[in-house]
Amino acid sequence: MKVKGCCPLDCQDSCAWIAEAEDGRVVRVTGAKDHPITRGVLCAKVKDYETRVTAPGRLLHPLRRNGPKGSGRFETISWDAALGEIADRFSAITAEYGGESLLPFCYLGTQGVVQRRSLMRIFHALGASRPAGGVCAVSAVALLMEGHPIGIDPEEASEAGLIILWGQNVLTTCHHQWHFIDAARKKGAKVIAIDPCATRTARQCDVHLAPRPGSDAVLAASIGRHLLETGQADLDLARLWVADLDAYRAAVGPWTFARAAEATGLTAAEIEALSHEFAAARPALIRAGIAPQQAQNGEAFVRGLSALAILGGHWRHRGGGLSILSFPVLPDAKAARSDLIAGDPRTLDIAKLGQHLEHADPPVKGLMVWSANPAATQIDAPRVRRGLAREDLFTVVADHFITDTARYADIVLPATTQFEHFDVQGAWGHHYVLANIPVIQPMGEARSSGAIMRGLAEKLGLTDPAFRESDEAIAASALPDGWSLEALRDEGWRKSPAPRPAIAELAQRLRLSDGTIEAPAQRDMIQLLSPKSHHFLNSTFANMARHQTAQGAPAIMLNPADAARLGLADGQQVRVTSSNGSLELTLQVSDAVRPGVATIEGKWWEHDRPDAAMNIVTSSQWSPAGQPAYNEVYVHVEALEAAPMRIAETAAAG
Ligand SMILES: Nc1nc2c(c(=O)[nH]1)N[C@H]1C(S)=C(S)[C@@H](COP(=O)(O)OP(=O)(O)OC[C@H]3O[C@@H](n4cnc5c(=O)[nH]c(N)nc54)[C@H](O)[C@@H]3O)O[C@H]1N2
Ligand SMILES: Nc1nc2c(c(=O)[nH]1)N[C@H]1C(S)=C(S)[C@@H](COP(=O)(O)OP(=O)(O)OC[C@H]3O[C@@H](n4cnc5c(=O)[nH]c(N)nc54)[C@H](O)[C@@H]3O)O[C@H]1N2
Ligand SMILES: [Mo]
Repeated sequence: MKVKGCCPLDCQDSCAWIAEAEDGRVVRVTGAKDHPITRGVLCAKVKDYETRVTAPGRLLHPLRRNGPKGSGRFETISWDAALGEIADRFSAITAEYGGESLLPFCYLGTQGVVQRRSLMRIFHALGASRPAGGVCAVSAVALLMEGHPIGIDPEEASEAGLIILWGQNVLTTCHHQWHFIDAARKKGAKVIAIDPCATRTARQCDVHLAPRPGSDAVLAASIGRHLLETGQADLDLARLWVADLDAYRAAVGPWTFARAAEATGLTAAEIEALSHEFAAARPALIRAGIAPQQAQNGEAFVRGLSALAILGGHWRHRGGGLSILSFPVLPDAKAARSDLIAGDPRTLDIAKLGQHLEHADPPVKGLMVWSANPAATQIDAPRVRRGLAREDLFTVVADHFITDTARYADIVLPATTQFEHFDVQGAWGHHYVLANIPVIQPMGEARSSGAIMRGLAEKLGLTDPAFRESDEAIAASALPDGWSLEALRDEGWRKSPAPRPAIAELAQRLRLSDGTIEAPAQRDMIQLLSPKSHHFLNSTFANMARHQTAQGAPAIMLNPADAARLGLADGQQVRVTSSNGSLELTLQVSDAVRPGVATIEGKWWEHDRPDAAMNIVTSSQWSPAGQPAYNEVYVHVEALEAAPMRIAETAAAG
């Protein structure tokens, strides 16, 4: 049997796939040939997604903790017992501390509307704290909320005359987008990468500029200054769209090519050449990634780029502009049924889970996590784990495996995978809405979020018809007006394009400036970045044998000049210490990272690889809009042999 489905994972490409089952087992999954983005190819992570269904450790039954928190000791229980206990505990917590003492926590582990949104109906009815914010692209979303256009239809990219990949590793994180970049190139477009690392993408570009991390706002300011100074800025468009051109002019004023060169580590000639190309291109497209936002000045990065796309006049032309997030029009939040909200509960920023577990008032006493692994992926993860270890916290986790987070749960619920449930989803890198049809029955006793919601509602005595809706009805409730679920099911996907911004006067004009544009501080320490790994998706797949082998042993990459200065050699074991914690990994010496910068790829699980779990060394810092500053990590790197233990061993051996 072959059915149409889609990849649910958190990625720009949201592929359409064909899943194939024989005798109740998924035997193959392949990219849909006729989907305009997928074009028949799945990525290195997902091409054998069927192996995840039966992988060792796959959760098949509800579990109850029977050891200390975090010990990972569980016993199998029935669904009836699991749901009964959750209902009793949630009810008791609500009675004693109020509904706000419950916190639902869900992120983009799956993008499916049913898997993500349906459980929110329960929490809304209980008056639970409302989760707000996010951990990814928060800066871009903040600018979007101000009205800045930050997405184009990627299929238009083939019409661009210049494409700047500004902190985006397309060939690793969203390789289907490369098709449109390549199409533009075949028509004569130049492709420029701006990335402190010579990624597999940067190496394929015509030009690679490697600035210091966090200096992008300065680089953008220097280009903006050039546009204004040389009379090449599109002042007609600025008159229609911009509120503060004078303030912007003042803010970029100091950033001559020479000064920007000093701040960014590029040469003045490189910045000048980039500025000329950007001004001349008809049009230029800036595709910007997520990592440059993961800093305390995340919004300054996005604002600086938006200013360039506008003042360069690039929004006037198809294929031009700024693209960070591209969504289809899909009102998927409707499926969460905010009309069920009891009272006016507080909102809690989900990027600060550790802080909330520590000192929210009223306290968080009941937590449910699904579609996320915050104990591995939140900034300052040890703080999150300390919170999860609280004896007075009742935690429920629904997932496919005992993740770092599930390890701390009181009750673990087995979730279905995309092969086992129905769902509908949007995307954040293109304009298609996709449907997913199950190809096998749920494995073991696994249940979809919709089924968990219905079961829990019954135990809680919630009677609104919203709690009896089928997964299909929940999905249908999120579709745009006039769409039929049946038609979408049959078609597999449908384009729901967001229009290009009109070149007309904006009611709410845009702010291009937010005060002075500052260069990142010069430091003696190494700045540690954690770019996306080719074979994991955040922490998803970090437990899969094939993916681990493909990814290779955890390593920290350092430039030869830094390694020489620190007296370190390729292949050596090193200790990496930040203000927050330390890791021990293999050193890889490579000029693929610029001097002063190190990288660790892969969000390894703390339980499996306490020596390499990146968020042990990140610390609690955010941008003004709340973007976790995952990249503001400054470390010492030293040879592990110098550690006291090893010296003692060597002495004993000698
Ligand atoms: N294979 C794979 N694909 C993924 C994911 C994954 O984990 N693995 N994750 C998915 C998710 S959740 C996301 S958000 C996207 C992210 O997709 P991308 O935005 O492409 O990925 P990032 O690793 O966040 O950052 C891209 C590049 O920015 C560079 N960079 C870091 N700091 C700076 C800076 O200050 N300035 C500049 N100019 N560049 C900088 C990094 O070296 C990196 O090469 O990918 C999605 N796709
Ligand atoms: N240091 C550092 N930390 C980072 C980043 C970084 O660059 N550096 N990147 C950040 C970014 S951009 C992001 S987006 C976040 C991602 O952080 P998370 O959202 O925590 O992402 P994942 O680690 O992929 O975990 C997703 C979980 O969802 C589960 N899941 C998948 N499908 C389903 C389903 O259908 N039902 C249920 N119940 N569960 C499901 C998966 O098994 C997995 O355990 O991490 C952030 N953390
Ligand atoms: Mo992300």
